Amino acid sequence: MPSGAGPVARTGHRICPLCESTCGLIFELEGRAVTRVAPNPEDLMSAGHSCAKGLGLARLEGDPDRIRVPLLRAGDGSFREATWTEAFEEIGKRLPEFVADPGSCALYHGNPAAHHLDSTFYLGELIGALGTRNVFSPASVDTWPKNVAHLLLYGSGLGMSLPDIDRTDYLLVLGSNPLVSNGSTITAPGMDRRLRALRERGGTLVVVDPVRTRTAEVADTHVAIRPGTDALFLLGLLAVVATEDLARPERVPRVVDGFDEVLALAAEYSPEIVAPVCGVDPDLIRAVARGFATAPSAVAHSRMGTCMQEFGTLANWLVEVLTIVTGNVDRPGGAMFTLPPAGGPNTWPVSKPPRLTFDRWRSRVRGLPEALGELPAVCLAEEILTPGPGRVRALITLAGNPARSLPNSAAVEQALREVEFMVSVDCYLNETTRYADVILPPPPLATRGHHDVTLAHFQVRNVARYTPPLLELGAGELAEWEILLRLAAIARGVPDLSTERLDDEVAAVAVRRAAKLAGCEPERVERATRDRRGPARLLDLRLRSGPYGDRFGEVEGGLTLALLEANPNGIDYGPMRPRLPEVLRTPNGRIDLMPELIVADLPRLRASMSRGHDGLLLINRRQRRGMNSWLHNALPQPDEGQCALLMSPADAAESNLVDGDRVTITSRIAAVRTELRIDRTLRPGVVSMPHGWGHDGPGLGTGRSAAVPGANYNVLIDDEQDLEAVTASPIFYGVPVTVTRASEGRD
Ligand SMILES: Nc1nc2c(c(=O)[nH]1)N[C@H]1C(S)=C(S)[C@@H](COP(=O)(O)OP(=O)(O)OC[C@H]3O[C@@H](n4cnc5c(=O)[nH]c(N)nc54)[C@H](O)[C@@H]3O)O[C@H]1N2
Ligand SMILES: Nc1nc2c(c(=O)[nH]1)N[C@H]1C(S)=C(S)[C@@H](COP(=O)(O)OP(=O)(O)OC[C@H]3O[C@@H](n4cnc5c(=O)[nH]c(N)nc54)[C@H](O)[C@@H]3O)O[C@H]1N2
Ligand code: SF4
Ligand SMILES: [Mo]
Repeated sequence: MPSGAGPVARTGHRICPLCESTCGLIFELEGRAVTRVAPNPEDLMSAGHSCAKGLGLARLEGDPDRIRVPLLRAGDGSFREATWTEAFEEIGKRLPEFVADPGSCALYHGNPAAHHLDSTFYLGELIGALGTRNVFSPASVDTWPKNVAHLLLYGSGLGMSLPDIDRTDYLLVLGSNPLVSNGSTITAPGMDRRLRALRERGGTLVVVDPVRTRTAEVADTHVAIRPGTDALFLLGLLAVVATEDLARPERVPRVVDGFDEVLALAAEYSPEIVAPVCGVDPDLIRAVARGFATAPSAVAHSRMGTCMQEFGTLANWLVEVLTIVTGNVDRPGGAMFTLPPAGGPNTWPVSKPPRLTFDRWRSRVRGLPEALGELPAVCLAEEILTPGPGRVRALITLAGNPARSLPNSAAVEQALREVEFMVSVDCYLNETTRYADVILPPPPLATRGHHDVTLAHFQVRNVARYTPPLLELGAGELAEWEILLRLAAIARGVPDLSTERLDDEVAAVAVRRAAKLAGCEPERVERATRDRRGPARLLDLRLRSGPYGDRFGEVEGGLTLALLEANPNGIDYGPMRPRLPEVLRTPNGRIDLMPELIVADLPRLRASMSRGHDGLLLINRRQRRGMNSWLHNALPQPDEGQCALLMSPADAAESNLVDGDRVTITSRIAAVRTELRIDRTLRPGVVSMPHGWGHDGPGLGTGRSAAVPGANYNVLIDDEQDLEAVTASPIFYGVPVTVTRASEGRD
C-alpha cells in the first residue's frame, strides 16, 4: 500500500475491461473509491500479467474530468448538469420523430462496448427498437478483412481460428505488435512470457512488420516488409510450399476443398517475383516458407497491420490458407478453435438455411456492403451529410469517439455538427460527445460485473471467469444496461414501461433460447435463473446452456454463474481441442480455400505489382499508455516526442530534415503538423505516427489532454477513394504522404 494511504477497506477481483488480454486484477477500495489496482497472480488466464493501463484504472476511475451526471445542451450551446429524469424526458421529446422515419437514427458503438456485459447483452434491444440498419462500429475500421476472410472460410466471422501459441513450434506474426498492444483477436495475457516460452522450448518466432517493433526485437527473424504487401509475401511463401512439395495433404482435414487449386494459383508468385514488391530478400521468403512448412507445428497470426491496408481480406485469407495447406489447422500447436464458455456463433446450431452474414444489404449513398449486421463506418459521415430519402438525421453514440477513430475526421466532425439530434453514452466530454444534445454517463467500473463474452472467442485456453460487481450503484448512478433499456423504451414508444418489465422481456427471450440450447423445459430454466436480474441473469443463462453448462441442473458440476462467483480466479477447462468439422458454419459445412469473393480481388493485387515505389508511406503505432483516443487525459503520457513522426535516418537525410524539426505531413486529402524524430527501427520509405490524438477544438471537457493535444492521424485518411476492395475498410497503413519542414512561425 502506498505510504500515507488510509487503511484498505477491502479488495476484490476485477477483470480488466480495457484490452483483449482481459487480465485478472485486484481492486483495493476505500469507500466507493478505487485506491489501488494490482495484478492478480492467481488468475488462471493472466497469471499476474497486467500493464500500465490496467494498473492505471484507479486513476481513470477517479479522473476529475469524467462525466458523472447526465449533461444537457443548454440554449447557449454549453452543457448543463441534469437529472436522469430530465435527460430521458428530453430524449423522449426528440428521439421518436427519428424512429418514425425508419433508418434515420444511426447508432455507433465503440471499442469499450465490445467488452462490457451491458452492451453485449442489451445493445441489440436498442438497435431493434430504433429499427435501423445504420449501425456502425470500429469493427469495420479494425477487423473486417479478417472477419470476412474467416466468415467465407469457416462460416463465422467471430469464432476465428486462433494460434495455439502455448504449444506451437513456429509462430509467424504479421502486422501485430503484441508486446505493446497485448494482442488482438487473440486473448493471451502475458505475451512476453508466452513468446519467451516459445523460444525456450526451441520454437521459432518470425515477425513481419515494416518496423523493428518490440515484438520484432524478440523474434528470431524480423521481415521488414513494405506496407501493404503481405498478400504477396504470403503468396510467395505458398509458392515455395507448392513448388518444393512442402504441403501436407495427409494432415489437411477432409472437409477442405480447393487444396490443389490454391496451390496452383500460388505457384505463379515465386519469391523472386514478389520479393522486389515486398522489399524483402527472396532467400528470406524461402527460408520462412521452409521453416514454417517443416516445423512439427506452425501457425500464422495476422492483425491490424494486415487488416487496415490495401489488400486486407486477401492477406487474411492467405494466412489461413498457409496454415491449412501445411497441415496445421485444428491441431495442437497450429490454428485451433476455442470453445467459449458462454457459447456463440460457432457453438450454436446452424441456422437453416445457413446464410453468410455479409452483403445482405448496402449503404444508401455509396452502396457499400453490410458485414456482420453493420455497415462500414466510413459511410457514417456521408449518410448524415448527403440529403435525400433515408438520410441519417439523428445519432446515438455508445462508448465511441468516431471524431478521432474514423478516417477523414473533418468530414466526421462536420457530420456530427449537422446531425439534428445526438445522444452519447460516454464518460468524457470529448471530440465526439461535444456535439451531443444529451450525454449519459456509465457508472463506475466497480459497480459492474465482468465476463468477456466476445473475447472468450479469442482465448487461447478454455478458461471461464467472472468478476462480480464490487459496489452497489451509488446515488445518481444508473447501470449502463438500464440506460440502454430506457433508450430502447423511448424508441419503442413505451417510455413509462419499468426497467424491470423491460429486462424481464429480454430475459424471457433468452430463457426460451437457453432452454432450446440446453434441451430442457423453459419453466425449469426460468426457475433456475429467476433470482438474478440484468446482465448477471443473461450471463447465467448463456453459461448454463453453453458448452460447459450445467443445463439448469441436469449436469452435476456443470458451469453456472454461481460456480464462477465461487471461483473468482476462474475455472480451467484445459487447452484448445480439435473442433472440426463441428465448428464450421459455412452453407455446405466445408472449408472452401478458394472463396469466389476473395479470389476475385487477385487481379487488383496483380496490378499493384507494377507500381513504382517512390515516396513515403505512413503507418501507425500504438503506445503503451494509450487506448485508442481515450486514456490520454487520465494517465500521464510520456511527453517527449509523444506524437512525433518517426522517420528513418536515410529518409531524413534525403529530405534534408533533422531530429526535432517541425514537419508538415501531407496526404491526398489533408495536412497535419508535428515534430520529427529520427528512428532506426523503421524501414526506409516508411514513416510512423500514433493515432487517437488531436485533442483540439472548442468545447472539450478533457483539460489535461487538451493541453497536449497532439496531431490527429485521421484527418489524413481518406474515407472515399482508398478503401479495401472487399470490405470497404479504410486504409490506415501504407498511406502515401509527403513530409516537409513546416515554415517558421506558422503553427
Ligand atoms: N497500448 C495499447 N494497446 C492497445 C491499443 C492501444 O491503442 N494502445 N488498442 C487496442 C486495439 S483497439 C487493437 S485493435 C489492438 C491492435 O493490436 P495489434 O494488432 O497488435 O496492432 P498494433 O500494435 O497497431 O500493431 C500493428 C503493427 O502492424 C505494423 N504494420 C503497419 N503496416 C503494416 C503492413 O502493411 N504489413 C505488416 N505486416 N505490418 C504492418 C505496424 O508497424 C504495427 O507494428 O491493440 C489493442 N491494444
Ligand atoms: N489511424 C487509426 N485509426 C484507428 C486505429 C488505428 O490503429 N489507426 N484503430 C482503430 C481501432 S482498432 C479501434 S478499435 C477504434 C476505436 O474507436 P472508438 O471506439 O470509436 O474510440 P475509442 O478511442 O476507443 O473511444 C472509446 C470511447 O468510449 C468511452 N468509454 C470508455 N469506457 C466506457 C464505458 O464503460 N461506457 C461508455 N458508454 N463509454 C465508455 C471513452 O470515453 C471514449 O469516448 O479506432 C480505430 N481507429
Ligand atoms: S494488458 Fe490489457 S487487459 Fe491487461 S491490464 Fe493491460 S489493458 Fe488491462
Ligand atoms: Mo481495435
